[in-house]
Amino acid sequence: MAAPKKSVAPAGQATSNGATPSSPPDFTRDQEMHALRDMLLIRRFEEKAGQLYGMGAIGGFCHLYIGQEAIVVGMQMALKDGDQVITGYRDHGHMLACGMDANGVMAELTGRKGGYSKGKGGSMHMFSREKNFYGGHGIVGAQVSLGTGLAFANRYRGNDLVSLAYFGDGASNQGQVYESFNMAELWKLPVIYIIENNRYAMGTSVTRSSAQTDFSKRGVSFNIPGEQVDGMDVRAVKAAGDRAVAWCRAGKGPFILEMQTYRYRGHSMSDPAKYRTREEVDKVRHDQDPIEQVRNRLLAAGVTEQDLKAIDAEVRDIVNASADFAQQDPEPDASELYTDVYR
Ligand SMILES: Cc1ncc(C[n+]2csc(CCOP(=O)(O)OP(=O)(O)O)c2C)c(N)n1
Ligand SMILES: [Mg+2]
Repeated sequence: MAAPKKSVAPAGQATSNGATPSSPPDFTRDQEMHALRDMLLIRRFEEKAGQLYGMGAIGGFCHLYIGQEAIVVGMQMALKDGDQVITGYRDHGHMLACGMDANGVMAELTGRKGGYSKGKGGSMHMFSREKNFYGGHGIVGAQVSLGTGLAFANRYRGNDLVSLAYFGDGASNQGQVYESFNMAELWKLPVIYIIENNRYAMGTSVTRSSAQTDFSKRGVSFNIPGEQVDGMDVRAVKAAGDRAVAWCRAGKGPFILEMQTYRYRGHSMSDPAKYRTREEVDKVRHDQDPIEQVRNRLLAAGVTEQDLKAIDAEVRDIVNASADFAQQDPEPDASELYTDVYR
């Protein structure tokens, strides 16, 4: 199968398949403003979740998405209504990008009645049929098979919808990923596999755990095309998303996008952070931050600080309201212990 092999790498970095890095097409001002607002919403939401966790208002697991915001926001801009999203446990950003309500997500984190899973699922287990978000999965790699299943259902029903299965560099080494790849290509399923390569799986760096660190090539033996994408540049993500979506909607089968990104915070809330240096984190934050990139472009294009502050204020209001709601909303009734469970 002839694949449209066009690789894009972060500025100044050669792609591992030798393609020349190119700059992505510009966004319109509306697209820049939209991307900025949605990425800021995720960033501020995650910062607040981190604070609430520190205060003891959130229990259990909590994996923050800070640093990776451009991926879900850019990909969402390439989708149409009805396309489905599924991911792992680092999932709050995906939910917000899908349009799920910040109150419902935050209240789920605090284990309250108004949470998306009635306060019984927590950070890793939230869903919204309405917004086509299928979780939220704690088993590393499980969402890859489930996302392939979503694509199978679309194919079976004869619609033109596409499903997005997000997973990490660590998850990419799971066996079920390759069983899914095989079936997806064999049956030409409309699924985009988005590998969020944030360089670490818990405390293990990609170079210590992966024989093939160019994740865009992970589908080669199944004939699935792939691209490496600068996952810190929302424009590059959207452009790659457009190409992958077009491929899938045309009935050509699955597509792999390796998003080169970075997580600023620890793996989860307790992370000794001994596996990388402070300088490494600071360098990415300083040189590549996805939100700063958009802010700087907007300012250079004549948007005022005042306009940007208005977006900031709107986002802060949403996040603060969600934190208030999540702390005031009652816990689920004791009778809920026996609903929605297998026994
Ligand atoms: C099947 C399975 N094995 C191991 C774990 C423990 N575990 C949770 S997250 C994780 C690392 C995954 O890293 P990656 O896929 O790179 O995603 P990231 O956390 O970087 O987003 C591991 C090993 C698990 N939850 N499920
Ligand atoms: Mg990772």
